[in-house]
Amino acid sequence: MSQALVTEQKLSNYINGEWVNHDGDYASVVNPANGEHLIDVPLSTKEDVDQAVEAAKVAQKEWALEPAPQRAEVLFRIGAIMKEHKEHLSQILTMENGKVIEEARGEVQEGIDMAFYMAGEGRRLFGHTTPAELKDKFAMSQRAPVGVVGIITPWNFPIAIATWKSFPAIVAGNAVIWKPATETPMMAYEMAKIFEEAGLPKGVVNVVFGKGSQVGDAMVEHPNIRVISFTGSNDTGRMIAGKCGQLLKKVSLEMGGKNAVIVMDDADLDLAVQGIVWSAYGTSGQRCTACSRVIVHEDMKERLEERLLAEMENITIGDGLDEKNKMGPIINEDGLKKIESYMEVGKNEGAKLLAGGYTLEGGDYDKGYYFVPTLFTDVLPDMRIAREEIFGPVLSIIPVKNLDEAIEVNNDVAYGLSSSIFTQDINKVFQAQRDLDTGIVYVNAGTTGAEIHLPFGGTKGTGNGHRDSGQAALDVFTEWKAVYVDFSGKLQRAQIDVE
Ligand code: UN1
Repeated sequence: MSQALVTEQKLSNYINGEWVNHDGDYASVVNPANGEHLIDVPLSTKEDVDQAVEAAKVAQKEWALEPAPQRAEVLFRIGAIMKEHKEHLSQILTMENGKVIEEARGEVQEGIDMAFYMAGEGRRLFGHTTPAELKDKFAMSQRAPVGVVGIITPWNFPIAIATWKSFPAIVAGNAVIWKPATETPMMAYEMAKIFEEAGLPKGVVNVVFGKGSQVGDAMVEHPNIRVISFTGSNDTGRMIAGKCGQLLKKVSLEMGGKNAVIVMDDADLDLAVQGIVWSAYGTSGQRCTACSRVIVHEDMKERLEERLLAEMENITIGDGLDEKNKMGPIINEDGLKKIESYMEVGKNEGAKLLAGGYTLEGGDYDKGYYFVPTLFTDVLPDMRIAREEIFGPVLSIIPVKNLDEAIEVNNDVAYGLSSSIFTQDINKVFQAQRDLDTGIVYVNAGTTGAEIHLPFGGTKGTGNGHRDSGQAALDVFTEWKAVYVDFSGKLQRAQIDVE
């Protein structure tokens, strides 16, 4: 059943509205649930990027001249087509990424929401009018497109994150070069087909498949790509930032988290357990927003552990296409090895393994990459398992004495994406939302589940001050232009001729 969804043997780049056959190396795309080969993905080169940028430059000039509400019309159509194909997209997403089908549907929905939300921006894209300091003079500031922009997207949310970046770029009048992750290229192929069907003019979005070391580098270094928006690992993000800094290129980075749920002694325990399990083990912990630390009031610790262990029993693991499964595989062998290596790290540091800690073996599990939900307790804030992003279903419990200590522990890591607090005390709620040093704060909910019309991103090692999605995303893909119109008919010198 699953294979029937894959209709091509080899993917092609999508450049200037054409499917361009790649005449070089390919990589195999594998279903992480069962090891089946799905399709081949081109490993493109600098020349392919050059070709895409040439097309994008020409297309962008025309596209920017279209009235924004007309550009938005295309986005409305893209949203409608995505909605029509939601199930098809979700199934392919599960096949190439591994996340369970229910979550795949959720991710596709996130993309649909983003299309309609950003389409609405086509009738806003607000600027400002501002009083001028001289008589008979008019002043305003407006958003202008940047030009050709580059987006580099990860495998863990291959469709949602691509929409967070490409849709604001499109509605603002830019053209896009998109490098999707090589693990999940089929989502990009499906999206390109949707762009075509929706009537997006050729060259406005171009998809170039390949590796960061080739395609990504070529994009970062290309003089005509004026913005790079990247979501992925911290190491890669820092490298990109370094290069972009040197080239004075605008760069927007989102690079993960070490997100914590704080459970106070007055928390609704049932709710907290549900929130933690969903945020820690959903998507097999492979979200930037995944909860990997629980900072718990010492009086609540034992009860929480008991309840968590019981709830974890209900997590059925297997192929995400099977509706009964709650947790799918890890993306690939490297991801799995990294998670496995942290088991030793945790034990050697003196943390107590309460549950899990191993890769599932035997039967169908041998064909994929399955790691069981894992729980460490008595974790100290300075242990590596409490500080480093593991990107898997591994949770550490850190006991604390009070809210001040909880906030301090939450903030004392290199990342600052998402955090959460479970409490029924309104005073604690307001203190926490002010003092938690993360870009996203939840109250009485887990650390995952950001909505697309709010800014997504974080502080410290999570990023560099920019945000994906929400209106804030427009700041990445536009320049502010200040315009002065002097209708006095005479030379008026600002700052000098002021009476
Ligand atoms: C990510 O893991 O990079 O807030 C994105 C969430 C989802 C998006 C996660 N809406 O968990």
